[in-house]
Amino acid sequence: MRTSQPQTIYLSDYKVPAYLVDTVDLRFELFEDGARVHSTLELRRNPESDETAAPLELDGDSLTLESVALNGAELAAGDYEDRGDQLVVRSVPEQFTLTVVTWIEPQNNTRLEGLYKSSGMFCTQCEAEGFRCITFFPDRPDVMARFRTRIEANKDAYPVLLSNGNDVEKGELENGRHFVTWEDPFPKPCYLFALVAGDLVEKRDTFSTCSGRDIDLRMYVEPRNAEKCDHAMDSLKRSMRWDEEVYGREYDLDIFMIVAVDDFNMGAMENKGLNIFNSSCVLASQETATDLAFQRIEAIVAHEYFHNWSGNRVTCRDWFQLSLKEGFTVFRDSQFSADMGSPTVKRIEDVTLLRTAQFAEDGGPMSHPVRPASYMEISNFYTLTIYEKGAEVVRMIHTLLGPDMFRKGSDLYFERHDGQAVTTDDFVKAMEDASGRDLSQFRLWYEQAGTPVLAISDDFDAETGVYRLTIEQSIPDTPGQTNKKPQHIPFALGLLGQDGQPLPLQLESGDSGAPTERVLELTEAVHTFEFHGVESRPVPSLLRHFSAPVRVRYNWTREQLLFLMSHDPDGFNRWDAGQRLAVDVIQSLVNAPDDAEIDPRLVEAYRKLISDADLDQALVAKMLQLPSEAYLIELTDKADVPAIHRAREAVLRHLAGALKGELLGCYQRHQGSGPYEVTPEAIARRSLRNTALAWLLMIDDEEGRSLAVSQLNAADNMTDRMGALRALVNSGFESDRQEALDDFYNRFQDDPQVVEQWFSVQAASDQAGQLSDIHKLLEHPAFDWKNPNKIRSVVGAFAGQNLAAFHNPDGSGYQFLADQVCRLDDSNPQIAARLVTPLTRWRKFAPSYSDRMKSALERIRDKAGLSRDVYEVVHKSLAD
Ligand code: 7MF
Ligand code: ZN
Repeated sequence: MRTSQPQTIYLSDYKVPAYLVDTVDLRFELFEDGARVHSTLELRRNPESDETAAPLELDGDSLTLESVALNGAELAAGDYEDRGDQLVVRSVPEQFTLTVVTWIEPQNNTRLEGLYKSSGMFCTQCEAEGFRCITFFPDRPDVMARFRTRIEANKDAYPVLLSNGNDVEKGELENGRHFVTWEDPFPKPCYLFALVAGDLVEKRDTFSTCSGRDIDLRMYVEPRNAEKCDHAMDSLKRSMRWDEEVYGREYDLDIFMIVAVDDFNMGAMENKGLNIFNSSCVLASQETATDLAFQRIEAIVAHEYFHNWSGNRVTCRDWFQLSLKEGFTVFRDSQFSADMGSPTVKRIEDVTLLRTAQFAEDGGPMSHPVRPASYMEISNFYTLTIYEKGAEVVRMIHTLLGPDMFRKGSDLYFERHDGQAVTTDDFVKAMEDASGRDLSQFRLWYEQAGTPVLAISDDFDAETGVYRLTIEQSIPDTPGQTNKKPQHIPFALGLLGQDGQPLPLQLESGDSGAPTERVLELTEAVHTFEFHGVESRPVPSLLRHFSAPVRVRYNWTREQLLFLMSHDPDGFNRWDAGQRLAVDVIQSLVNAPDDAEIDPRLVEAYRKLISDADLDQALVAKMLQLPSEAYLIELTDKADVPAIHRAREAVLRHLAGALKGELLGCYQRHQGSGPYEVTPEAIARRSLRNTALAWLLMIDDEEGRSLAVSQLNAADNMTDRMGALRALVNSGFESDRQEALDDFYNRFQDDPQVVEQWFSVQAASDQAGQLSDIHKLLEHPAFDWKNPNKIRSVVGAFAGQNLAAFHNPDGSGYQFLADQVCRLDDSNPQIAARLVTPLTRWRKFAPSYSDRMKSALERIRDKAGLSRDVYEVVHKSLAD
């Protein structure tokens, strides 16, 4: 626990390490009352460091030091200093062996950083700074060493003993114990270290690489999960093939292992050769996982696998460079998902997350650049900006260079930096060197925080046939950054003629072979582009595919949006036009009288969408999703959440009432037959049906109710079962709701991943998730304060998705969240700090709300012994 005010770490203070570690030899003695860790390091002074007389300083956290030896001789108490968070040895030779023995208590580790226990098994999480909770070590990613790990434990309780690399030795020990030794031939930073010990079943498969090597693929799960591994294993094989085909990257060890763990702070972790996953991000079966979960699992398995190159073979010099591996890897996994399904749908999903959550982060008190300049607690910087905006930045490089040059740049990057710990700048440099393009202005995307705004205006001169588009960029101030420079923005666009046909984009007159889509490059604060040979005022299709993570301001008329919704050849922009239209209609109803008219053109547009079987049904499924409350809030200056909630619901109810026949038709038409499949077509079909059902129950339609009840009872898969349950839970049919919830729980109570879904469908519901209901969920026997997934599925879902209840005008939602954050701060500060997020947005809301949010934050601030994690978030949120 913290005793003094947390320090800020600055990128500008970076220094190369004073000592390097060549090899690490670890021996773990695992017991029920703790673990003894023997660590032997081969160390030498770093020739590149100018600190020639520096003492040896090793990081540590919550360790009990038992002994220290230098070159085999035990050090006396005066020869070293144990400062708790550091072990300092003042005088050491040029090159030496240091042996440190520490005692730790994994069974009492509730922070889930370092070595801890989850459902009886030992497991680790070391990124970013968890290794220091295992032993004293230079815990920074630019210290890369070869690891050898021997694990000793009771054989009955822990028959499976795993670590990174290859198993090189195993044997029996006294007292029913055994050991296995693992050796990882690739030097790696300690954040990639992993250990697992437990009673797990093994699922095996093989993968034959492009060079003909056979890789042993192994999944380790608790016996009850043995039948939930197939999807992850298949996803892994697809990822391995894809990385060979698209990036020319082959797997490098002989074994690749995946372990599922129930208690995990994050989604998953790319430890070398031994990826560890949150159970909810890897286990799936038709009966227990929704389509969304299947898709998420495929993406996360791919993400972790892709880290083997973008992260492990080439890693980060320091944690300010986190987006080097995360932005690139998210870009890679999104390309992969696009290739496995519909690229347009994948783009819509990514942009929805970016515009809803990353834009909100970038406009709030925790706003930071893709490459931050400072931090207090690095775990607070695993953010949407690092991941999602970081991926957008890589995507823009891909757009500017084109796929072939981008691949050349990626090859050069991996070749040049294999085995190194490098910076985002090294990445950009490789892209520049391979392509010959100058990306110096582009680098501002890494340095400047804030979402650029593009203010766009246009005019058309019928006489000359010139259409003129003026684009002005500006970047809002963010904490610590003002007066920003213009950025290099790839801006894809097209123009549509009045008949809906794409027009050739003639930047000079007479350019008859001009393309119908271009990527303009914005570099100045203001640009004016002229398009020639235009016969009548065109409708612009702006920022196609969302070619840059920016806000577009343009005064679309509803006519233009309706036109784009049905004519834009870019599927993404067709969807976007629908979203903008719906936003406009909903916004015009906020604070309007109850009987205000809802634009009939919106109803007709949706009618067409629902009924037209020729359209791409996956795109239709996305277009039918109204903009979320979170997105509507993000677009609003001083949001009145209950008013936004009411306006959105009014539109939904109006649409459902007017389109009832079409919805019933859609539901029947997409019935589907034959076995369950997770294909894009089948997913779209289920999504459309379940949307239709949800809408019908929004108006308490009797026919909808009976369809939902029979779907719930007849479903052979979780997507349809959950679709029906959610529709009932969000309806006014109170007795059906309770019965459905009880039946569902009785059926699935032994499956934690399903119970998590059961919790969150209630916590996120404005019908079933009022504060009194939330308190009951927290008292439920299946709820567990030590399990991050359970906390997220109740507390996180309430504060993040049940916005009307969370923003109760009396402030009770805010006080509730403050209570839970304070309670979690001691046991799991990482989770506590993440839960605070909704409160940090207090400036977005109308004064009566923001005042109450602020006072909830102040209460957290005043808690005694606040963790560094929560301290940073709360203090930055309250600063002016
Ligand atoms: C897909 O990035 C996208 C993002 C850190 C933990 C996984 O591989 C990771 C780890 C956090 C937040 C999001 C993700 C991860 C982490 C993640 C997972 C899958 N290196 Br924190
Ligand atoms: Zn990652």
